[in-house]
Amino acid sequence: MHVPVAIVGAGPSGSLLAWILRQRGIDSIVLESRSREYVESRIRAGVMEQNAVDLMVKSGIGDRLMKERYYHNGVGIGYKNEHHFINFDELIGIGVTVYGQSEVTKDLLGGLANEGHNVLYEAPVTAVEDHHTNKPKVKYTHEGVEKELTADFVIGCDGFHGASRKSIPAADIITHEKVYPFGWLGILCKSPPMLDVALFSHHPNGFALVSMRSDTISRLYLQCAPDEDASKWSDEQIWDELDVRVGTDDFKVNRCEIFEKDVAPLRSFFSEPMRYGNMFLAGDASHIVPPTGAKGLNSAFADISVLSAGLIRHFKNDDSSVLEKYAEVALRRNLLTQRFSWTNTAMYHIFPGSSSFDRRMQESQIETLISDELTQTVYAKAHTGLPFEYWPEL
Ligand code: RFL
Ligand code: PHB
Repeated sequence: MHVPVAIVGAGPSGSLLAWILRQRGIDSIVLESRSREYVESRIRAGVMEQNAVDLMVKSGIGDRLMKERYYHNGVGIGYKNEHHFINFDELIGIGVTVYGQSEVTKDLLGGLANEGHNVLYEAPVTAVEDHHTNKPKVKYTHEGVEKELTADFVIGCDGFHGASRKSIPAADIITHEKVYPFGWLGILCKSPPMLDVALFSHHPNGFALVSMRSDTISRLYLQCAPDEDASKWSDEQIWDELDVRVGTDDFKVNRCEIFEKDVAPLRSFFSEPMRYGNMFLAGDASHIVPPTGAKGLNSAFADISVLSAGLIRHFKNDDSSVLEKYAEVALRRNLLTQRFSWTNTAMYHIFPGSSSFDRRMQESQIETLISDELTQTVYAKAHTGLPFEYWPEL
């Protein structure tokens, strides 16, 4: 089989790319190692930048998103057991959207299924070969049978542990990594939003985040050890620790039923180049950020905006100029996003073994952020998102 575009992975990056290309009549196949139900129930991200929202709306898959999302005009910052509010809307005229990643993938995979698009689930890709030919090869397994196909372009959207990036010989790829000495213990619980906006809290015991998913479900996180066993935390311990880190004289967390506990280690990673022959990498396959900046899914969408614009021009206008620029444009934006995610993580978290000097510097940074309008404006711009340099013609 030969297809114009073979997409590895049906997470947010792969499903959005398949969806956009389909809207312009460009054929693709998506190969996904897990089941549709598994992909749709991955909890992960909650915050979308306005550009990411606009991309879904412009590509015709944003109706439910616009109906069900929460629009937040800013964020809260918890410090010394007081809450401070930074109003992005007032500072720069733009806010952020809260809409779960599981809802994003449900919309996209549901849309693809409704149109009968070729998404092969439980079809793990084992290798990508012949990158530098005009027929790169994808080897995969489906229903116990080893298969292969060729494509004009292979797009690696298979996340951090996927096969695409690993198919690049070590001599041809540079990787950069920072592993943090902590993780996030995340919970989902049966509560309406506990606050009007998401609250990021710096506390001597560690970082904590109060967020939300819907009118009936809240999402909260506690900084923990990177290898923490979530099941060792009783519900009561979690609520007690959250109250220590985010409580104020007037605010206590809503101690409700917890129905999910998970631990995510924190990591910054990126690889270059983002193109190898006729294989392109997008999203977590090429870069990972710690979730403190809420940038992972948004960076993935930024990559797909440029890549889909490039592929559409290539196939529809015989113009490869944007595709040729993809690796450079996507990496440039990603470096800025990496820097925001890293500095934000460093500002809010307690690093094991940090000195009193380190901690006073963190406090000074937070005090500047909650009091200085110029600092808040820079923060607002980074939080709400950098521009997407190219948009697909839809
Ligand atoms: P994904 O989501 O990892 O999807 C990759 C897909 O590829 C499949 N796959 C393969 N398929 C075929 N063959 C193989 N060999 C394969 N190997 C893997 C996988 O099964 C999967 O379906 O990557 P993608 O699409 O690039 O999307 C990236 C986002 O998922 C990620 O960046 C975000 O979740 C990060 N993130 C957040 N991002 C935001 O923009 N805003 C947030 O608020 C936010 N919060 C978060 C987050 C991530 C978190 N965790 C758990 C890491 C909060 C958390 C706690
Ligand atoms: C979430 O709601 O899951 C969430 C919010 C903000 C972040 C990360 C995750 O920075």
